[in-house]
Amino acid sequence: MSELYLITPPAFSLERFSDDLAAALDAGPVACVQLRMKNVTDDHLRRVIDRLRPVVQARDVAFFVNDRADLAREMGCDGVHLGQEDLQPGGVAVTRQMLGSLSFGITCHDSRHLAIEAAESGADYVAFGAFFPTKTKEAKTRADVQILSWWSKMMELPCVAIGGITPQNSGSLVRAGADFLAVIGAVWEHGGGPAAGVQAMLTAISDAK
Ligand code: TZP
Ligand code: MG
Repeated sequence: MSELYLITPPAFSLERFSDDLAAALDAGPVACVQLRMKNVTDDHLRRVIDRLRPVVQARDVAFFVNDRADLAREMGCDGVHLGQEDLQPGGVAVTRQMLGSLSFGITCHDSRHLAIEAAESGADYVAFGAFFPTKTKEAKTRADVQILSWWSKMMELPCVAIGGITPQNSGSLVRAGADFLAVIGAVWEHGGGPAAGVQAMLTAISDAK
């Protein structure tokens, strides 16, 4: 059965978002929260991590930061999510060494080759996408659900599915063996608020046959 992996929305006001995040996490089991902020200063990112990390970790949920292995390590986060372009020169194996005990996941787009390379070099999960059209990010690639079934039959390492995932379209990803469904819009733009968004995703996951 897939678990839910929440990514923060592209923009938010910290005080309000901190409450929304707590409500989302209290709505049902979430495996991981990834803080994904682009084009902000280090000071701002530090303030956000300081505020959100305890909200997440106090609920026994893993707190990952996008892109910034240095800050994730310095500030007691559980892991970092990296794109292919965020790897150290030398690739995944050198990145793994640099991260020490920090967990890390890596975007592999729709590439079986990149995913195997990531697994062999010590990544903690691989992420495939985008599975569906998404307004949140201009996704470079479209992935097919078959990459999930291929991966989950062959590999133990967890895989994350991302991109345009909603309660309505998540069934095929769950059945194909996605270990985690990563969502932004489905939770933060849910008409009934983020707690309802989490509940709708969890219901869809458990109803997938
Ligand atoms: N990477 C590939 S698609 C995507 C990211 C960060 C956006 C996912 O957002 P949503 O709203 O769940 O489609
Ligand atoms: Mg990146």
